Amino acid sequence: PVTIHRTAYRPPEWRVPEVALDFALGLEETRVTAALSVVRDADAPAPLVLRGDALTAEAVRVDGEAWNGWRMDGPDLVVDLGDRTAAVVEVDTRIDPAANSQLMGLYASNSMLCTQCEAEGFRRITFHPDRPDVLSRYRVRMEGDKAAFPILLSNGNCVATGEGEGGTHWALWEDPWPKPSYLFALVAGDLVVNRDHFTTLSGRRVELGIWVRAGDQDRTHHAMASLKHSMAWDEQVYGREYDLDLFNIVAVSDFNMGAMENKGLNVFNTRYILADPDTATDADYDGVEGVVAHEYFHNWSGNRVTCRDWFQLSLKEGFTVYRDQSFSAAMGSAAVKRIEDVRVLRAAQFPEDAGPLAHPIRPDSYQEISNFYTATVYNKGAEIIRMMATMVGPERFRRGTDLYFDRHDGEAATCEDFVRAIEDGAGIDLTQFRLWYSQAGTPRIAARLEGDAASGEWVLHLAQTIPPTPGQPDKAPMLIPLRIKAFDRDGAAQDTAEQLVLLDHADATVPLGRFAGRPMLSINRGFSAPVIVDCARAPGELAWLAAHDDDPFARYEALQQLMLDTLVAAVSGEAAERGAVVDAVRETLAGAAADPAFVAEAVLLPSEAFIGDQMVTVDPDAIRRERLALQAAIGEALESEWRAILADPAPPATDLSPAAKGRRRLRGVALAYLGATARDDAPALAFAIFSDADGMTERQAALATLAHGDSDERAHALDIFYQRYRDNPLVLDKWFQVQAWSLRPDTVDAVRDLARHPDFTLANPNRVRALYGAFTANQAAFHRPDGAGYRLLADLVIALDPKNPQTAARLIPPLGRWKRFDEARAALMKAELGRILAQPGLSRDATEQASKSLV
Ligand code: HT7
Ligand code: ZN
Repeated sequence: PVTIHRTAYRPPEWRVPEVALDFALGLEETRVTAALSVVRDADAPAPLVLRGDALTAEAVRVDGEAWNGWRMDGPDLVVDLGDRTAAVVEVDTRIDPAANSQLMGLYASNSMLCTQCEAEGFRRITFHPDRPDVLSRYRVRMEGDKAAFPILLSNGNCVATGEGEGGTHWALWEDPWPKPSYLFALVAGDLVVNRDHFTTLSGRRVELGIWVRAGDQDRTHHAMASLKHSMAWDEQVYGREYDLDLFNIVAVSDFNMGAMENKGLNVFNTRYILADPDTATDADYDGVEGVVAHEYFHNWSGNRVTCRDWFQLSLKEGFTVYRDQSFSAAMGSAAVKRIEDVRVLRAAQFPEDAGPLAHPIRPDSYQEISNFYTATVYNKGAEIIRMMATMVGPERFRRGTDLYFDRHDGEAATCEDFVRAIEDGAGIDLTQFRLWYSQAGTPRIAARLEGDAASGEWVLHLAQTIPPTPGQPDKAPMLIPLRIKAFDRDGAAQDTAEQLVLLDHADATVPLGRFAGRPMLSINRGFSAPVIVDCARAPGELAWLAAHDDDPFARYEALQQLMLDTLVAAVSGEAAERGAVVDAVRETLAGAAADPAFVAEAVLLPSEAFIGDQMVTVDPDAIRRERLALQAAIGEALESEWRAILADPAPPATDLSPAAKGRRRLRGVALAYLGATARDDAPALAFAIFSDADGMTERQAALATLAHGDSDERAHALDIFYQRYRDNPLVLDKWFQVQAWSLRPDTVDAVRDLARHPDFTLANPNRVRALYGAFTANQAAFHRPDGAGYRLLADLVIALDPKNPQTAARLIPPLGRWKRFDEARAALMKAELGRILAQPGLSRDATEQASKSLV
C-alpha cells in the first residue's frame, strides 16, 4: 500500500471554482454528469488529474465538445488540456447505489438515496480532485421517480423544481458558499419533516428541517431543541451566526459514523437524532444533543474554515469536539460532563497512545485516511485546544478564535494557522506548546512532595516523561499546564490559592508554601492536561480529597484513585484493604440528594480496562474477580443506602431535567451494586424495576444488571425486551449490546450465537458495533484464555471487510494490544492479526490497521 506523507503536500495545480452536477436518480442505477469549471494555477501546462474510485468514464467533453485527450491512471481520470488555462470539463458516469455496501459515496439505505463524502467518498460519485483544498460553488440538479423519491435535497437553497416525464420530478439546488467536495450531500427519498425556525442574532430567519422516515417525526423534538440551543450558544460564546436560509438534517439507519456536517444538509445516523423516553436512555438524549451540536458547530469550524489536507483533520475535529464539550457542559452539569469526557479519553485515547497505532493529533503519514478518525485526532485534539483556553482564559481565547475565523474564512487552513491565530489574538507564545501537535504518547508526570521540617515550607517536584511511540523513540519535554492546589492536613486552609503550573522542562520544583505537616495535594484539577500523574498519596489523603476538595473533578479523581489503588493491590495479590473505599463511598453517597449525577459518577468503580491499563501485564481474570469482589463488598456494606436510593420513586421518564437524569443515574448505580451482592431478592428487584419502568433509562439499567446473572428473571426480561422492540432497530441494538457486555463466563459463546441471530446483520454498522464493539470492551470475555474471543473478532473482520472495510478496520485495534498481555494471549492475538492479513483482497483499511498492529 502507498503511504502518504504530510510533508509531501503540494498546492493544487488546478482550481475548480464551479461544479454543476446532474443526477438521474435510481436505486440500482444513477447517472451522473459532472461539469467542472477548471482554472489552471500551475505556471506550466499540467494534466488535470481527477480522482475516481470504482468509476468508469462513459464520456468526456471539454468546453462542450467530445474529447479524446484523456486516459485512466488506475482508478483516476487524467485529462490532457494542452496549454489551456481554463476549461469546462464534463464527465458522465453511472453508479449502482444499491450495491454500495461501503456506505461511502452515493448509497441506498431503506429505499432512500444518500451520500457520505468525507473523507474521500466524492470520488465514488464522480471524477474530481477530491481534496479539501479545492473549493467550489455547487449547482445540483437531480431528477427521479416522484413516488420513490418525493423529497429531493442537497446543499444550500432549492432554487427551482419541476415535473419531468414518466412520473419523474426534479429539483435544482445551489449552494452560495464555496466548499470542498467532502461537504457535498444529496438525499432523495420518502421522508417526512419536523419543521421549525431560528432567528439569528442579526435578525435573519433560518428554516430548520429534520427529515426522517414516516412515523419517526415525534422522536425528533429533542434533536430540534438541541439544534436551536446550539445555534444560540455559538452566537453567544463564539460570535458565530448561521449563514444560509435553510438548515436541513436527514436521519439514515445505515451510517458508518455518528453524523456528517455537509453544508446546510447534515446527514445523521438515526442513533443521534431519534429519541423519546420509551426508547432512548438519558445517555442517548445527551448523545443526540452533543452530536447535533458538534455537526452544527462544524459550520464554522470545518466548513467556513476547512482543512488544507487530511493531516490537518484535528484542526476541525479537535476544535469542534472542544466546542461541543463546552456546549454540553453549559447545558447540564459541567462537572459531570468533564468526568464523562475524561472517562472517554482514558478508555479510548490513552490505549491508542500506548499502543502500536499511536500517532500525533496531526499525523505524519497514513495509508488510508479513514483509519485516522481516531480518539487521538478527536478527543486528544480537543484536550489540546482546552489547554490553550486554560492558559489564556476565556476572553483572550475568544480573541484568538475571532482572529482565526476572520483570517481564514473561506480558506483551507492548517493546525499551524490555528495556533498562530491564538498566539496573535490571545497574546501568548506557543512555540513549545506546538509539540502537542507532533509528539504522540501520553506524558507521565511523577509528582513528589518535599517539606523542610525547620521552615515548614513545602515544594512539589515534578518530572515529565513521554513514552516512545512508533517512529518517535525520543521526545522533547512538552509544555504542560497543571492546575494544582495544596490543602492543610487539618483541612482548615481550604482557601490555599490554586496555581496554574506551566511545566515546560523535564523537571521542575514548585513552591507550595508553609504547612504544619505534609499537605494534601490536589493535582491536575479539572484534568487540565491529558497526562498520567504518578503520585503516591495515602488512602487517608485520597479519602479526604474525595470528601473535601473544592474542585469536583479532583474529588471524583481522588475516589477513583483510591479504588484503583485498592484494586491494583488486590490483583497483584496483596491483601486488599477495602474499608477505606467503602467509607469513602459512604461519605460521597451522603451528598447524593444535593448532586445525584455527580455522586453516581464518583462512586462507580473504574472499568476493568482502566484497571488493566495500570498494570505491566494485564491479568483480565484477576481483574474481573477482584473488581466483582469489591463491587459486592461495597454493595453489601452499603446495602441500606442502595436500597434507600431505590426506594425513592424514579422521576417520570418524561422529566429530562439534569436533576431527574441524575437521580435515574444514581438508581442505576445502586441497582448495579445490589445486583453484585449475593442477596436473593436482587434479581426480583431488578425485574420489578425493569417491568415498572416508564422509560428506557431505567429499563435498560435493570436489563443490564439482570444480564450479568443467570436468574430466571434474566431470560424473561430479555425475551420481553426483544418481543417489545424487535421492530425498532435502535432499541434492538441495545438488546444485542447488553448481552455482549455481560460479565457471565459464557459471554463469548453468547456473542457467537447472537452473531447468527436472524436480526444480526453485517449491513448495518450500528448493529455490528452494538454486538462486537460491546464485546471487545468486555475485557475478560474478549480475552478469554483460549483465544475464542480473538477468533470471533477476526472472523467478523474477515467477513465484514469485503462489504464495509471502514467499519471492519475500526474493529481491529483491540487485537493490537497484544504486548500488554501474557505470552499465550499475545501469541493468540498475533495469530488472528496474521490470519486477517492473509486474506486475499484485504482492503487498504484493514491492511493498514492489522499490519501496524502486529509491530
Ligand atoms: N466529519 C465527520 C466524519 C465522518 C466520516 C469520516 C469517514 C467515514 C465516514 C464518516 N462519516 C462522518 C463526522 C464528524 O466528526 O463530525
Ligand atoms: Zn466532527
